[in-house]
Amino acid sequence: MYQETHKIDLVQKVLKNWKGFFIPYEMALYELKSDFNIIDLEWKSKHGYSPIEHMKTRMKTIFSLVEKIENKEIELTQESIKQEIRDIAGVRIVTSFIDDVYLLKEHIEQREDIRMIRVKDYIKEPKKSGYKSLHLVVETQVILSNEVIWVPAEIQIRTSAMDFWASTEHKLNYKYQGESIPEEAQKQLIELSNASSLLDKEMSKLRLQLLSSETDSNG
Ligand code: 0O2
Repeated sequence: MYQETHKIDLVQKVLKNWKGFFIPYEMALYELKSDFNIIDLEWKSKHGYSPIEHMKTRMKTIFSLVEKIENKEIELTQESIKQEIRDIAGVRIVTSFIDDVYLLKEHIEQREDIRMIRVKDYIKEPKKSGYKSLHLVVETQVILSNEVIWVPAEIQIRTSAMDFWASTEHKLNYKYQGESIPEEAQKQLIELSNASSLLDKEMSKLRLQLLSSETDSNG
């Protein structure tokens, strides 16, 4: 009870005094959204195909931010939050195929207006829950009227199968808020996560087959 009241106090404090603090993060989301929309359009027009199936941006909610500050025992100052919390601005990109996840990562690494800060590959090493996704902590360039700033953001890239799994698991977790999901359901979720990997593998195989038959028929 004390914890909840304490969190609500912190949320109110941030809401009241910190409005300007979040502006650069919103700007970063505008930048990243436009970068990836341009890439999507370019790839579609050049190759008739884009690795981006769909994309979403989100600002971390104040409640989620305060929870993270508490869990990580971070001081409630703007300076320490700037240093320690890198996912206030978030972009999620969903691809059809697993190869496209890494194609996008390579693309991001080559851009001069985005700096790669950290890579967490939960596809190669899924979380205990079965969660799979590629998480990139980046800094994106934002050009202001008098200066250029670099703002941190988290880009999550995953296939449709991984995304379907993650959003379903998230809904279940929400349903069991405060308690953990029953053990049997946790096992089922891990099996379903494995099934989603199989689906991704088979889809990639099918894609390769189709691509090679296209090359054969073109001579
Ligand atoms: P929100 O605000 O609701 O989006 P770090 O940032 O590395 O210091 P953190 O936050 O633990 O520490 O990083 P992690 O685990 O790499 O990424 C957290 C985010 O990944 C979560 O956001 C989810 O979007 C996603 N995620 C991680 N694990 C799971 C999981 O088991 N299931 C699902 N469905 N999603 C997961 P938040 O924290 O919920 O913040």
